[in-house]
Amino acid sequence: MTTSFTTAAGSERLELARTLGLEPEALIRAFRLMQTSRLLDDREILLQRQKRIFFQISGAGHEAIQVAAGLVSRPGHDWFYPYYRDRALCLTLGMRPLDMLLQAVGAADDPSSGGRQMPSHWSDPQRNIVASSSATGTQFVQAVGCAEGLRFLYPDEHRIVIASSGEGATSEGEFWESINHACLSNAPVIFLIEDNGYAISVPVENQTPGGSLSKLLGNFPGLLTLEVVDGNDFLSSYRAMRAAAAYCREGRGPALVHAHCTRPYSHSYSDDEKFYKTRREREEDAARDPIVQFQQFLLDESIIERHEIDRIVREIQREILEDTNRALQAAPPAPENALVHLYSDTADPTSSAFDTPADPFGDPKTMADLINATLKDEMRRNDRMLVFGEDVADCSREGSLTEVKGKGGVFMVTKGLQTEFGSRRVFNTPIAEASIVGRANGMATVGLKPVVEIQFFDYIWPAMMQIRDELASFRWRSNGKFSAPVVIRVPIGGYLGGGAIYHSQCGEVIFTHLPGLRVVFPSNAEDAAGLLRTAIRSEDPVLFLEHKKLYREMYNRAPYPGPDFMIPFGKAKVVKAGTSLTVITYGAIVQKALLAAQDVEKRSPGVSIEVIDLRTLSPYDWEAIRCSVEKTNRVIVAHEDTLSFGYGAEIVARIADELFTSLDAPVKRVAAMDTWVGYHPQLEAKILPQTDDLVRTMDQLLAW
Ligand SMILES: Cc1ncc(C[n+]2csc(CCOP(=O)(O)OP(=O)(O)O)c2C)c(N)n1
Ligand SMILES: [Mg+2]
Repeated sequence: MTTSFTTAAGSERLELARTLGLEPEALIRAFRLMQTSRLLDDREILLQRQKRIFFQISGAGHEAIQVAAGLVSRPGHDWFYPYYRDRALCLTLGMRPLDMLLQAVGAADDPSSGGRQMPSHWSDPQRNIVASSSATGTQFVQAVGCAEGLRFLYPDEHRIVIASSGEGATSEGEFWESINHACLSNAPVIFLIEDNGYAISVPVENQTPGGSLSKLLGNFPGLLTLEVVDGNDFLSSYRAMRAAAAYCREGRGPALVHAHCTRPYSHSYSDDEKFYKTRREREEDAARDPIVQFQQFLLDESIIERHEIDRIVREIQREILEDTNRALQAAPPAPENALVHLYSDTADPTSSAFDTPADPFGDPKTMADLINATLKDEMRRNDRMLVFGEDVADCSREGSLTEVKGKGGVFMVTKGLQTEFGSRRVFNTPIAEASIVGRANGMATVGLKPVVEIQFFDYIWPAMMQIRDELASFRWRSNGKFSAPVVIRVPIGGYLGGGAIYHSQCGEVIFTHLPGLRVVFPSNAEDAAGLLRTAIRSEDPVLFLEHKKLYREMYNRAPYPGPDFMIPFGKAKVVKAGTSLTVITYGAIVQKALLAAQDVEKRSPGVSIEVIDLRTLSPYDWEAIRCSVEKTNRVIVAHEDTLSFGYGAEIVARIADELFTSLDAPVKRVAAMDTWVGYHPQLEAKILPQTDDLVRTMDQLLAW
């Protein structure tokens, strides 16, 4: 059921304000905040016209609902995932106009991003305003994770999370995933939808069936659904926001506030709404202006005199002008800092701090076993570490565990984790990959250590936006103020026979292309244990790729190397030394390269082939490659992923660039054909690189 809040009639408004605890002073403060927001937008628009800033998007028409949202929340206690129109919300939470102007000019001292993000991409760690991206809708799943994280860490503090967007962004899948999950987990999130009737030029009836989001959402179990019929009316906005905050704070579940507001200034400075909005529509919107309405109410009720309003406006204008002058004089970001804050400044996973010796004990175990053992030891060590994903728990219905053995992942790599650490720390998720990564992001932002599983690499794509546009760029775009050190474990690869196109693909190169993300791909049990521990203890987001075929091989087993064994990132392993030819590879091809080398060496006396296992793909060990190529002067780069535009192309290009004079032969690549993996084993065998392909290429190169 949706509850609608309508605007109180003239005579009842003062009474309503009193009932809401809004004394004249609070009302005047709200007015000041709304005015500051609008006048700042006006100033920025002027600056854009003068070409002194490079982008402008305004919060005009949304000020009433945003100030209301800010006033019912507790800055520094609650958390916020605002969107680009939320200037008035952020001012209410305590951001200063100067902070905003510094972002508009792109100054080095822009506290939100150091000149890296467009204006209106708010971020303020002190006030728990989480750095936003430009992607519409991605913030919601993160907000749900954040709320779950806050409840985990501070169960008695009744913190809430406010996540907002326009009505257009609610068409994104992530919005629905987040509503779904917030209801499942009773997460204390207010979904604040500021509905101005348009998403750039697309009207709401083309975006939302029936034209009303709150009507659609009225039946989600646990979701308090409130509609503010006039979100430009401060009092009804405040009333709805107060009710929503109370509901979430009491732990009753999530709330949706659907506020109808206006957008008097076109979508952004680059848009002209006259192209698609009639004059009448524009006039009607103008007549509903939230600031004009609120000012009239204050005057009608003698809460303020006209001359006081004029004084307030003059005061704000003077302050904004002063701040503008300061911002215009601020230094720009130093270009030489372009790479700063891509990764953690405090924990370097390539350093010797992450190079700890093995202390092996017990019988040799498979890679699956050692990953499982490492996860368990890390969970014992760090009670903030959580594991979740599809089917990763032993049994969602805990009570059944007395009768059933438990699943623990489709490859049983997380088996026993839920049983040992409980369902608060190890749990199944809905089939919603964007949410798995997005929620992990929100949890990591507040200090948890999520180690999540994507069930198959082939299904990682719904999470791509969360990985690329959110997780990998988080630290950089917030200029080091925010980070989310999430580990994403992903079974990958083929050679199992019958896995076909949706259970066999590689594709790691798509992720090694992302700045800010570490990509790891172990080939054996011991490396998997050491690298996974490094991934978990590092402070960067890590994509940890586990080859399914290697999970239970006999040849790559090892005794458990102990609870503190770590292998640094970016350190390759020479798995076989040689002087005639180098094979640079990783994952399942390591063993194939060894077999191929054996074959070639048997037939060619005097030939010895060096095989290098990169182990981590980003960063990768250039020194190891360089040393080897300078020694052997012949090189093959081999991988299971497809050939063209592949991982090998990068390595080969760098060898051609930096080691040209060391080469006695062309650089060769061995990789999958440029197609999908087929179901029939014969098809798969042809498509994926085989030992024979390596043998052939080795012979060819040695004969050069
Ligand atoms: C994922 C994604 N797709 C498209 C865009 C481009 N874009 C930016 S704002 C916007 C419209 C958003 O409309 P709405 O959510 O109603 O917010 P409003 O601007 O009306 O306040 C679009 C399509 C984007 N930023 N992100
Ligand atoms: Mg809109």
